[in-house]
Order: sequence, then C-alpha cells, then structure tokens
Amino acid sequence: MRVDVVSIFPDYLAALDLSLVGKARRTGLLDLRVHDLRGWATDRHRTVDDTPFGGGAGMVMRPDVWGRALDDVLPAGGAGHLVVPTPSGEVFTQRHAERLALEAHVVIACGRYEGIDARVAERARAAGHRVSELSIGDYVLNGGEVAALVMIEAFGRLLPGVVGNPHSLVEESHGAAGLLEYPVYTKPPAWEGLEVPEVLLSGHHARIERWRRDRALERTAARRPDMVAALDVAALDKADLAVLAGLGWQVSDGRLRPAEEPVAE
Ligand code: 6GU
Repeated sequence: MRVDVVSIFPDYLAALDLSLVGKARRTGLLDLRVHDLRGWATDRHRTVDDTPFGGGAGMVMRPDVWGRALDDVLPAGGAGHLVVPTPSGEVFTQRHAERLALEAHVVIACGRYEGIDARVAERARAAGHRVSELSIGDYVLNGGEVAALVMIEAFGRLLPGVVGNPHSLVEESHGAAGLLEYPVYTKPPAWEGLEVPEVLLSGHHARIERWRRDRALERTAARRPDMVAALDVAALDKADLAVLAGLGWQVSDGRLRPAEEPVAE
C-alpha cells in the first residue's frame, strides 16, 4: 500500500518510523512518504494560507498550493483516495479503517488554521478520486497531523502481515461482534491482594468464553449504550439477552432498547 501525507509540519509524522507501522515501512508492506506542503508554495515566504472570503477569524489554506501538491502526489486517472482530516468530517471508525486498508493509494492532506479552501476537495472528487473528510472525535485539534497518525495506525495494522498474530485482530473492541472487549489478565494470579477471576484459571473453555462474553456485554452497556442499541438481535443468544435484561435492556420491535424509565409526575 502507498500512503502520502502532506503537511506543513512533516516532522510531526516522525512517529511513523516506530513500532509496527515503522516495521511495515522497513519491510516494504507500507510505502509511506511524508511531504512538506511549503515545497509547493511559490513566493519568497512560502505562503500557504490567506484570509477567508466572507470575513471571520483565522486563515484558510490556499487552493492553488494544495492543487499543485495533489497534482504531484495523487495517482493519475482518479485512482486515489484523498483523506482530509477535519473536525467537521464524518467520525472515523473501525469501518473507515477497514475500507482504507483495502486501498492501493491513500493521500492524507493535513490542514492547519481554519482548514483548506473547499474547492480542493471538490476538484479531487471531480477528477474521480474518492474523498473522505474525517474527524477523529468531538473535540478540536490545531491541525490534521495527529488525526493522520491515528488513521494510519488504525488502517496500517489491518494490512496483511503487519500484526504478527492475525488472531489478535479477531476479538478486539469495535470488531464484528459490535461489543467492547472483555477485561484481560496475565501472571501473577494474585497481585497485591487482587486475584484473577477463578474461571480464567479453570481451563474450562466454554465457561471462559461465556464469562468473557458476559463481561463484554456489561462493559458495553456501561460505557457505550449506543453500541448496545445498534446490536443485531439475531446474533445474540439467550444468555446474552438474559445478561442484557439484567442491565435494563429489552428487545422491542426487533431492537434492544433501555427499559422504560418512569415518567416524572
Ligand atoms: Cl481530523 N482535525 C482537527 N483539526 N481537529 C479534530 C480532528 C481533526 N478530529 C477531531 N478534532
């Protein structure tokens, strides 16, 4: 997979030399190149921004500079996927990571200031590229670089061969089950008076699986009720439904819903 990142702070992306993504680059699984946007500026001060039409605070990144950059890094024939990190984008999820991991060539355009002139994304779409404007959550960062790091790590670990044991990708949070992951433990079995749950030491695989499933359901109900409401009821067994009922979730009209709250007088 080829990934190009364009930023006015290319050093921000130095962390991509480390860990599993760094190894994927060194072994050739990931051809990742970082570019300085100012290389496409043309004036003496290498200006990349200007004041917004319509007024308002802050500066907007210029379309001409970005246009030249993207002409150089997007593949010919509209075959690229342009990702623009922005707090006004769709929220990036594991589903986006899975889709991006299938692409041959992704370009990530990191904006700073108040963002990039909207015609840049419009022109890339018109040229046939896929364009995804993506946010990593409901808070504001100063620029897209940290979001680019997040996204590259999320899709990079899904490339075949990047994570040593592919089984560790199967049961994780935000996977196909739609549940958060159960709590995990390792040696020693007793530490500072805290014991590992007995069932995990029992060697009884069916009981261990049921215990993990129950803990995943409890955790998800406590931390992410939105994920419980989105569960496919047909994929749940009787034990799942009993645990969820104990946590105040009932099936009605084919969906899980929180049990009726008493109406205030
Ligand atoms: Cl992708 N960019 C910026 N600047 N802020 C963000 C973000 C992205 N996602 C959440 N906040």
